[in-house]
Amino acid sequence: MLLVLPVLSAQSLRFTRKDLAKLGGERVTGSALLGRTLVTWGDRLRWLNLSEGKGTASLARGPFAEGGAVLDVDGDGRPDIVLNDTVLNDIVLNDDAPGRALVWLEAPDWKRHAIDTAVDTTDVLAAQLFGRRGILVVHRRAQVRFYEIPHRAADRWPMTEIYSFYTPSDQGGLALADVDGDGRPDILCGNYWIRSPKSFDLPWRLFAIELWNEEPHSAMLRLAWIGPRELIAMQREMNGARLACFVKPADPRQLWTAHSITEHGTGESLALDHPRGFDVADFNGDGRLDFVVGESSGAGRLFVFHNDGSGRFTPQEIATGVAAERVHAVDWNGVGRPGVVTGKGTGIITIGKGVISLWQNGTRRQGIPP
Ligand SMILES: [Ca+2]
Ligand SMILES: [Ca+2]
Ligand SMILES: [Ca+2]
Repeated sequence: MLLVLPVLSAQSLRFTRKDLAKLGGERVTGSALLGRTLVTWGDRLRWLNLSEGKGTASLARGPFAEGGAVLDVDGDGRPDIVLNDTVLNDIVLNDDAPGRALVWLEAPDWKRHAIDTAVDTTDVLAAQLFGRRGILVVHRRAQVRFYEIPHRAADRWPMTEIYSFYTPSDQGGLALADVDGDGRPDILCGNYWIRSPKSFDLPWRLFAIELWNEEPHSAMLRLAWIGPRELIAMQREMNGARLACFVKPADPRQLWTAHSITEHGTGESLALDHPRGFDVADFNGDGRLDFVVGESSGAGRLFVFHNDGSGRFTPQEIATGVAAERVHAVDWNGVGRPGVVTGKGTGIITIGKGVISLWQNGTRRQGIPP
């Protein structure tokens, strides 16, 4: 895993940039990709048809915080959206419910329904636990909660506390993976994985993956389980952000082995400045998952990290001055399945400096994926 090759042989990709939409002074805090439709939120909710380059500003005004998720809440076949509203807006709330409201907006008119009040989250993930559909939320960067969709979708959602962290560091980033292989999805959040119990009403158990806790934001991460034993973790709210591949040990309750991606064996290191943008895809079609990173500060660089299959990830700088707050891998040829983008035609969407751009991968596929 730690073999350092003197010459990096990663295939270089070529991307061409096309600006799709200007945002003006509008602030975007979060986004999601639904096929060829990009959903953004911040000052307001906005939909952009990537194929036509046409945007629709919804009537739903925020401001909305970073955390959000797209899922069909009421099961009518149309994707709805869960957001963390920073003001109470037009929904009727109890007098004792100050602060932010977790709401879902019902397609197609985006009528708001309260999920819960006094919620503060930058991480929301659609999840199904024990057959129950709902969302995972990291409340106040310290508590993992599960909200279950109620029988009557307009009701408040029952909440289950999964785990509360009593650490000085904030914890951020959410992912689901069956870490211990018992068939039940476990939760990855910040420095930890949280083991699913045998039934919904039993307690979840916490195990540390790593101990990134030197600063308050050390464990505000982007996480991606690229499997079968590998987890990518990146600090998203720091300069000189760490980026590493963690390999699950035989006993996953022990600390995991870290392989730094930003520290090279040659002594060089790549100092990423607030890399908030992150997404996973197979950009060169070799069957191995690569990932894209966008710095929101500093030089505002956009990188693709190539997975060479032996635990090494080699960065390729695609551009500078992008300053992406958000990045998404997009399957431009429509051949991938949702969540994992594969092969030829894969592009990147960036949102930064008031512009939404598409970076089209013009590289011819080399080799034959398995
Ligand atoms: Ca729906
Ligand atoms: Ca499990
Ligand atoms: Ca690849």
